[in-house]
Amino acid sequence: YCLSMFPYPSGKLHMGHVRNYTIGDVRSRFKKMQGFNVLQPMGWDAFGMPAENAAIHHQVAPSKWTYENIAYMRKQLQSLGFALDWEREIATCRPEYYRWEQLLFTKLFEKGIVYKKLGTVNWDPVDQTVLANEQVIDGRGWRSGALVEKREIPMYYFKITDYAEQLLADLDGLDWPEQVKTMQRNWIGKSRGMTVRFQVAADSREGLPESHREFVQVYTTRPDTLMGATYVAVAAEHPLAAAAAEGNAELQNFIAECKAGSVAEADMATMEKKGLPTGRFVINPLNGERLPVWVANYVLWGYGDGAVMAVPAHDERDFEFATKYGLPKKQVVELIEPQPYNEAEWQEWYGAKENTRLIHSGEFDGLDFQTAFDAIGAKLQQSGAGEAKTQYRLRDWGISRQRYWGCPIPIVHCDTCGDVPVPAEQLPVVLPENVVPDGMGSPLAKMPEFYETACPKCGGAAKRETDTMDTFMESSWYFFRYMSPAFSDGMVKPEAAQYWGAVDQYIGGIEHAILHLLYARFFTKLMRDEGLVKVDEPFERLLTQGMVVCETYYRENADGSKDWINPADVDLTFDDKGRPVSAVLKADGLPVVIGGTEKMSKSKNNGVDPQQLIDAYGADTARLFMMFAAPPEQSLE
Ligand code: ANZ
Ligand code: ZN
Repeated sequence: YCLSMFPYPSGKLHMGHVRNYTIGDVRSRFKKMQGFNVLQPMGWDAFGMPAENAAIHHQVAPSKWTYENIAYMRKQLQSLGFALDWEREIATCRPEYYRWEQLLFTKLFEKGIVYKKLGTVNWDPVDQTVLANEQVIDGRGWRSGALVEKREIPMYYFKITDYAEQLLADLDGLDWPEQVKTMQRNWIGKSRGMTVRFQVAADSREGLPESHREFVQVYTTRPDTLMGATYVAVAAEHPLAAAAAEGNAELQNFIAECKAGSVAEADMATMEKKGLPTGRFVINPLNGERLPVWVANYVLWGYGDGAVMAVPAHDERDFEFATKYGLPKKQVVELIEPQPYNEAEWQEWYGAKENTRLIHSGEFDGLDFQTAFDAIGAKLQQSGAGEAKTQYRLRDWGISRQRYWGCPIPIVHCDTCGDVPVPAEQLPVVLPENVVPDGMGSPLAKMPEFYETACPKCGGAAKRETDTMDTFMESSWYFFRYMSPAFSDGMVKPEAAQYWGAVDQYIGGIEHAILHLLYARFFTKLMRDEGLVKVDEPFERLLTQGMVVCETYYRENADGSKDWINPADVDLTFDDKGRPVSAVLKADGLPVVIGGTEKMSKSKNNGVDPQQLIDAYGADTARLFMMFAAPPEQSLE
């Protein structure tokens, strides 16, 4: 089973596709010539935002746009002469496909693996949609460029965190590029640490809810540095922050400002640290010291306990914060070869955990990291002030999208029965296809003929969920669907699943190293636990082909947005060393900006149309060039 990542039907093939599918085809032919029965299928990752954007732009239904693109791109693929099994072609926007995804969803909803909760999400005010953290770049929406806001909305989540340990452990057995495995490990982000409870000082409890009256609980990977804590910092969403903000306008404003910011972790790490004191105090459980509690923007509400014990002498973020606000720094770890405390150079070794010993820590002085970790841990445990805890950075996967062109979430909201999954015999919940969205929120929410329904439980009037699923859902199991694409009794026919097992060789872009591959691995485990497949992992071997890159050109509009211009429409002038110095648009002879070499993409309009190559030189030449011009893993200009 040799599989290349299926394309999004964006309009026409680009060079990245040609490269991806040529590599897969070479591999398939090789295996075929060795006598194997080779499966090499093709299909379409057919739901997604571009279809909606095109729909708004051209006033044509996303379905029509999508099906026309599929027809055109299929012809292109066929003209390239790939040995694809077209009898197995699938398009994920077809009800015959997504009905099985809906069925799995309802089963997992009943099992509690899919659940609903209010989620703080990145809200793109222009695209009117929720963005995943990695779709937020420098605080802006990856597609629209709009400043992202935070919002609380009810969402459906997949409990991928239940599978964190398996997803981590099973990486070891995969024949994948080490780099991709490392990226997955970091994304899962296992950390071993402790929960530590700081008692709230008696004079600091006013207005605190019962649940947070006694203690501020923190998660730390460095309990050995507890004696060096000089303040405690809580997230803006923490109940202590809310209580302290009563009658404190400055703090209220600051909390509101924090809540509006991005929730992306990368941004958290790099943004300017800001905070305010709450006027409340807590007690260090180890030495009884009274520590001030601050609200700080670098503390995430969604990680650990939304609060940290701050150790400025040994943690970089705390150091920066303490320096800015004049908070004390107390060194409690030193290198065995002692070095004078030098604030300017502290980072080089103050976070160190090897060849170190504790100082200024009373009975724990002299201990190395692990011994101190265990000794302080034992002491905290004894007094009930803490316990060991393993924590993952991975969060549950929010799959709700407030968009039209996606798989409907098969839930009915009934005033009496609550959220009721649509029974199997009523599936699929079919997405109405001939709809032209206007760009303002989801059209489904404005279509009573879609959302008005009867409750499957009590028969009373009820409302269908109008959110659709993240399109990563469809690409999380398509490789199983290819095994029995017309099977009318479930996701995959058991005999076919048995015969093919897992994909032997998967080929695709490094840009999918984290999310797509992680979700596909997760889905495989979900399907295995549902008894649908026998394998633990979907892709035994992985080849991540390098990107196909090309120069970019653009003109900037008055509002700062950019119009990207295709290289084919540009005339260049070169200096005497052959480097491009200026570029003009062929059509009007006026200058355009040279934007640098980037991955060929629709959004940068820097694709070179493979059709030109095919028309001029033939498919074999195009394919040979793609294989010869750079090794498969490296980028190709
Ligand atoms: C005290 C300390 C001292 C820490 C020190 C580090 C170094 P990982 O390894 O990524 O899990 N932390 C805990 N909860 C947090 C939150 N909600 N928002 C921001 N930071 C948080 O990181 C664990 C460390 O991140 C914890 O260990 C805590 O700071 C911080 F020399 O505690 B540490
Ligand atoms: Zn009901």
